Amino acid sequence: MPARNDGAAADYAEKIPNNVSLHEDRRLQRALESWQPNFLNWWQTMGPTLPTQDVYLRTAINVGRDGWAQFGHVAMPEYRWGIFLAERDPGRKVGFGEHKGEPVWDKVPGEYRAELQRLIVIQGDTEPASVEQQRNLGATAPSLYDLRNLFQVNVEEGRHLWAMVYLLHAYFGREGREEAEELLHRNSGSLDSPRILGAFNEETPDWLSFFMFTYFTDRDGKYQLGTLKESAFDPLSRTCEFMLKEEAHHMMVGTTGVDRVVQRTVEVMREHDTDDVAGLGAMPLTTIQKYLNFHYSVSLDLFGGETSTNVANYYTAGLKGRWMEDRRKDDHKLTSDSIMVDALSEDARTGEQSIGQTEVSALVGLNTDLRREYISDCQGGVKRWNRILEEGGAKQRLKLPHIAFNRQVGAFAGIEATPDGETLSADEWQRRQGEWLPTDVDKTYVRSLMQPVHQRGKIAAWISPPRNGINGQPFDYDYVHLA
Ligand code: BYC
Repeated sequence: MPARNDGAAADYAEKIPNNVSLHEDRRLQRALESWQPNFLNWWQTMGPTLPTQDVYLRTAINVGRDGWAQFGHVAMPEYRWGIFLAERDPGRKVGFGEHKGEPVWDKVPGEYRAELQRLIVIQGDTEPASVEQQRNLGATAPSLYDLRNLFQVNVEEGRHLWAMVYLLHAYFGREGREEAEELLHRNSGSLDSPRILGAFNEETPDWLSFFMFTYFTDRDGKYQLGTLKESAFDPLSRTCEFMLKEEAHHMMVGTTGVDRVVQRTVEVMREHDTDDVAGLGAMPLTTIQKYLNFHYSVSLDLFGGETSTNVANYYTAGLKGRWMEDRRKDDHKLTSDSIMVDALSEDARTGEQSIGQTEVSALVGLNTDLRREYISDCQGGVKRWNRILEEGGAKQRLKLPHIAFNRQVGAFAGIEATPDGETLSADEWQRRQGEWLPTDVDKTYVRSLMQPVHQRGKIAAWISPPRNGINGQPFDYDYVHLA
């Protein structure tokens, strides 16, 4: 019999598909099996509302090189949410912080238990939150292709919740199990028990928001998972590595979703020789820019403060690394390095505040380091959308607003600034914010375009069809069978 590749073979036939040898740990298996009905109950009550018979979905089945997923029509409540960790590297060493060079950990060290649990809970909390935020979008999908992509994102966020719950159950005892329950009890936007991070309590009421969310907010997920993948706690690292595979599709949905909206807008602008496409069934560029401003700024908040002792401690302890840690050309300890971070400075004489930078120790500036990686990635989207505008003959361009614009967390939480970075008084902000953020009028117009197109091969007028279908299937494939 060939040697079993540690961790790589999946028990797909099990009640909870997994490659963590769940059957060898009856206690853990029972604990997860008792959480499973609560998860399913949450999915039924807080998950997608549009009734379907089945959906053409990708299901993770393995982690090896021979393909990790299979595609097929699945009734969503029967989706096989499984637990998959990337293959183990038996020689893996801690890559940064004070334990750099030591073997990675298979168990949670007592002294880091609270911090690790907190990171896993925060990560876990975002996953079901996004499903809750998107639950009503099926009713207004612009095509069956888009509907299928929405559900794909939703089931995979559900699986990412499973991934975090597995870690909580397997490594954090009773407290971990209690936290796993709480992940199903907090709800996006709830007044009594909201989701932990701000952006996950916002609404995703229309498809322009959905594409902006999957572009900007899912991209925060990519970067946070990228840093947790570096973790010295090996099960967390391997879990995040596997989640990142699924995350790539979510990025694609956002990037090409906005592409297609911009494409359609520029076509309508050209057809009618006007910039004013409101009333012509397309999304005005000014509205697209406002949605971009909103989703980008709330996503910047997700990186925490510009300076943070939490993040310094996480790094030093080896819990959370930097984006592409092994490509950084420094000592991976950072104890004597510094970084310039964005900050407010106050004129000693006049007391006037202005936006500037200040030098801090590299360790406390790590949230800024990650946010900057994220920002330069976001520029890539804007560049491609502007190329579409240019090729379509439009003179307008989209842009990312200034880092101080519309911030609720960090150095700029206490001030107001325009998208160009000029500071404003609170009164002026109140008066002018509708120039930069979606107003009720903008939202009402966007919603008026949200008429469902659930016929095979058809698409709504405000968005272009995609270039490619899913898994080699054509656009007019029967991606979803409605109930
Ligand atoms: N809203 O010291 P600071 C994803 C709190 S998305 C509300 O700067 P730290 C996904 C903070 O907790 C990725 N509160 O924070 C995407 C702290 O509270 P305490 C999710 C906030 O710890 C789409 C205080 O403010 N994963 O996967 O350095 C769909 C001071 O802040 C917020 C992670 O985030 C906020 N936005 O950094 C589906 C990774 N920000 O301790 C999924 C895990 C901060 O004073 N989390 N606060 O009570 C972390 O790494 C860090 O906790 C954070 C914050 C980056 C979030």
